[in-house]
Amino acid sequence: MGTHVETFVQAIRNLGPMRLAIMGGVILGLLGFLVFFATKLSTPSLTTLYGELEQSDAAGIVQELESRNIPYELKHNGTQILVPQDRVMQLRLDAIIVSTEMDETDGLCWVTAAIEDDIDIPVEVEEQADTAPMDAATRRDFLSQVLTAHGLPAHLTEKVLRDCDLVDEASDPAMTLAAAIDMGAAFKPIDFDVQQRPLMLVGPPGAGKTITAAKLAAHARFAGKQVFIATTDTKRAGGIEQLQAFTKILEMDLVTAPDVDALAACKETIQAADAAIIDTAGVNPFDDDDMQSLRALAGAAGAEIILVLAAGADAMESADTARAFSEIGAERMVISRLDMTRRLGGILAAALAGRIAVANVSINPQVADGLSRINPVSLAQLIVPDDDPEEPIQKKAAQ
Ligand SMILES: Nc1nc2c(ncn2[C@@H]2O[C@H](COP(=O)(O)OP(=O)(O)OP(=O)(O)O)[C@@H](O)[C@H]2O)c(=O)[nH]1
Ligand SMILES: [Mg+2]
Repeated sequence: MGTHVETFVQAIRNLGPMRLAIMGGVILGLLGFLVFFATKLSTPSLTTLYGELEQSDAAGIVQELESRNIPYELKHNGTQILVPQDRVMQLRLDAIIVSTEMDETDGLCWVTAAIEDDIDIPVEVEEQADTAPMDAATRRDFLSQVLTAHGLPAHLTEKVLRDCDLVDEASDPAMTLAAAIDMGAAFKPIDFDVQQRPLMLVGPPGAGKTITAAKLAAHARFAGKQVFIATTDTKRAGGIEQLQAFTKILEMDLVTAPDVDALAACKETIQAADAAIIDTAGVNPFDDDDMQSLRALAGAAGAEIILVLAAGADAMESADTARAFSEIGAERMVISRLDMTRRLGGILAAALAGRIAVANVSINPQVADGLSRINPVSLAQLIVPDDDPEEPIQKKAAQ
């Protein structure tokens, strides 16, 4: 043993200082590479969640990320936020990130409901501690004007106002409306982690069913789920191709199931999938045959019927449509085209009188951007105007 050590030491000596230095360098280089590689493996690759943010919005988002224990990195003076690639889609879908900012000059508090850039409406609310709250009568009158301007019918406006009357007088109009919406409507977002039944997207022609199906499929796929996606819309020209264009990009097979039997034959495949989505052809909500054939399709697949309802339609029409779909078993709806809509009486009426819960909202036609969540507070913030409550609401709605 002793002789081995001596031979080794002698061999090292024979190498001379120059060779030893080179060998040392190589070993250090190798160690450095190993450390770099190990760090790379343990650090997920980051990608931009949001860029060009206001500092205050960035602070709100950072707070949200920290509370959820999500690693992040800030760039460009904190105005760009990067998060792990595999969390981006979910975070964007969840993005009702609320930031608040005090305006020193008028003591008001600006709340940003960041559903997405397009409808990132800053809502002015009174800072309760510093300013006198609106008295109940003024608040009632203000909200009455707001709801009427959004096209909510008189009887529903009256119902909402009665619920508002139950809310603490100190609450500002948006929060009061949020509380009333919470009393009259239900909100149940789609969550593939708990979703057992396949989702069958139904609705009037052009409502946004196919885009919603593609958004849901993309979301599930990005979350690493095994997705089953089918369409029963096989008769309309381009019905299959439209969805196929998305499923190809997502590297999924699109199943075509023209009738009840074809869909029933898919039951095993559906059960084996983590997420199952079925797109359907547009129907007339007031045509009994159309509606019964949808009910039969949903029954064959054991699916949950999800209504896709475009925002912006006449309020009573929207409520009637929602009710018609609730009669064939729909319990939730996705509201599409919220980005194209300024008067929200339609979706409010459907939520309040349609006997159907709001699942999610779609605020752009881009499949990769997915669906967003909405809740009573963010809906109320979209409804209540963001500037001087003294200004007649009709004037603003007409702009
Ligand atoms: N701006 C905007 N456009 C949307 C949204 N959702 C859907 N669209 C657009 O609305 C149009 C109709 O969407 P589809 O998904 O094809 O509607 P559909 O209900 O499947 O239509 P049919 O199958 O013909 O009944 C398309 O041009 C979509 O890009 C949205 O949230 N915002
Ligand atoms: Mg379609």
